[in-house]
Amino acid sequence: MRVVMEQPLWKYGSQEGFDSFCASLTNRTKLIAVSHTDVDGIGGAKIVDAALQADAVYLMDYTEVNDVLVERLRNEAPSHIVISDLGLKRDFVEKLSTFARVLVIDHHQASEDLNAERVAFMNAQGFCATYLAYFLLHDFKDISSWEWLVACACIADVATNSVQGFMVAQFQKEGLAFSNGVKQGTFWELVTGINNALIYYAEDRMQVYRALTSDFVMPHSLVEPARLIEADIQECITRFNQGKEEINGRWYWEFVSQYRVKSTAVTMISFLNPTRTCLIVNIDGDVAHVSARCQDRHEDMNILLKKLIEGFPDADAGGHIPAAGGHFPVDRLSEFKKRLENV
Ligand SMILES: [Mn+2]
Repeated sequence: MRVVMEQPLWKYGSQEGFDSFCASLTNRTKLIAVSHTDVDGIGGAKIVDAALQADAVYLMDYTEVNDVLVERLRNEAPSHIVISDLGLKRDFVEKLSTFARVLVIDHHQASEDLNAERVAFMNAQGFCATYLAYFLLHDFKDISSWEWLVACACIADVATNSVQGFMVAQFQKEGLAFSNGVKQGTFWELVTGINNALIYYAEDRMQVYRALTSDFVMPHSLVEPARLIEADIQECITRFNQGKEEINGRWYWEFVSQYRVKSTAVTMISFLNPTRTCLIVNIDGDVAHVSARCQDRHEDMNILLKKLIEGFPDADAGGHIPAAGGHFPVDRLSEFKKRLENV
């Protein structure tokens, strides 16, 4: 059955650039898929892998998108690299393009066009990366058994508004009714379950990647890890509510935790408090990881975080208006908080 798909409005990239990348694929292609570490990230990698048969898959955090990764990829000697759900710098993509053809499929706000002779950069806003990958690649072969994961990524990234027809069709396929903002039922349980399993296996995310099949069900081996993380998230929310500071009208809290639950926890907190800007900092050794949320979009989290870390060494931040993340050296934390008072 052919599914209804809403057409993305590409901010950067063109069908010609994408087609040219695809035309260069042969049976001698060595293709590596690189993607982010959340539900949209793993979804993008699965779609690329299912459509184009990746020889290797890398699920990477932003702190890992650096020259070390460039060298790891170079050593694998791929002919093609497909990167999804990661907002990238020109410098990084240029380095990769010296030894492979590169396709980037992303939905983060990009400040510049990365398209070049050996780089196809497909960027659209308002869609998750998994949907964009599926939109581009679903004609290659029938990978429709993965559509439920595409729908999960749309839900996870709060990007269902622009793909209503697609969502309704996916829910119908499972005998369910789609209502916007759905936060219950089988799709939602899969979104939270996969998200939590990825947090549990942060040191070995391929465990989650390999466990996920195209069956519309939470893999048995991931159920208990996901439940443990869910308990950690609930505890984090309780501690946030007890320990948060109000700084310049925003809510701020910093903590240390074994698992990376901050971004899920602050997303849940922000949906309960949509008019409040919420920031949560997780201190991990000498790195501070920050997540910022503002669900009513009265301020731009992408811009706010970039201002807060401006000029810090080994620091980066980016994302979207309602949600952004970043990292910086922990010894800059007091400066970070001082700036938060004044920005
Ligand atoms: Mn995403």
